[in-house]
Amino acid sequence: MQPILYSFRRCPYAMRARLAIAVSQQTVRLREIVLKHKPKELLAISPNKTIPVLQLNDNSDNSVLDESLEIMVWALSKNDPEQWLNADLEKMLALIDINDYEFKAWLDKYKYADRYPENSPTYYRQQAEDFIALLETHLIKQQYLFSNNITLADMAIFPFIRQFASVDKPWFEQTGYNNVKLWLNKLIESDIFTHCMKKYPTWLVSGEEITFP
Ligand SMILES: N[C@@H](CCC(=O)N[C@@H](CS)C(=O)NCC(=O)O)C(=O)O
Repeated sequence: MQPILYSFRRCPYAMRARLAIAVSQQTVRLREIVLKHKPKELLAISPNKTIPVLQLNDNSDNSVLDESLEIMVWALSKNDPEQWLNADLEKMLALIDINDYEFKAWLDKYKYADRYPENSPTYYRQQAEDFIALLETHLIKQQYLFSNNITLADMAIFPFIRQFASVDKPWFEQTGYNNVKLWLNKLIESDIFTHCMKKYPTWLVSGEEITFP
């Protein structure tokens, strides 16, 4: 049986999982969910209770992968036609770690600054900006974060930078992070991302599993 991917279109962690599944051409049955109404089938297999979750359903392997990065690495280990793993894995994971555990927290506060009135939105933006400046130093040297080709790090990180940019687009556009802006636009406009952002009916409502990609 094909693996089942529990996904949520707008979740950046689910985006990175879908991107890796798409590039590696691993066929999954996608169940689009709503975060507020997680299906019992998902809650039964995932103590983490976060999205995305991949249920392997293999004869020899019934594992459940409930971390987006695990799903990416699983897919790319099966097939990596565009060589997303062709860079220093340790360095890529270190940068992704900063994204997931430092930048993401500031991004959430910047996005939802009204929920964190102890500081101003500008303060939260400035904290998050450290990471944008770090990405700019990578992108001055080459087109993508670790080489002139897309790697795991680009695809794991850009869905979060897309969110950051869209909080205040005019502000982001007037910043000096020119290489980040170019990089982000290229990735947002890429065919693979467009495909991964297609809208699907919610599985709980429609009962419809989508064959993805
Ligand atoms: N470390 C997890 C984080 C995933 C995550 O936090 N996903 C969010 C959605 S974007 C979620 O499911 N939050 C739980 C909720 O909102 O109920 C991963 O990389 O997969």
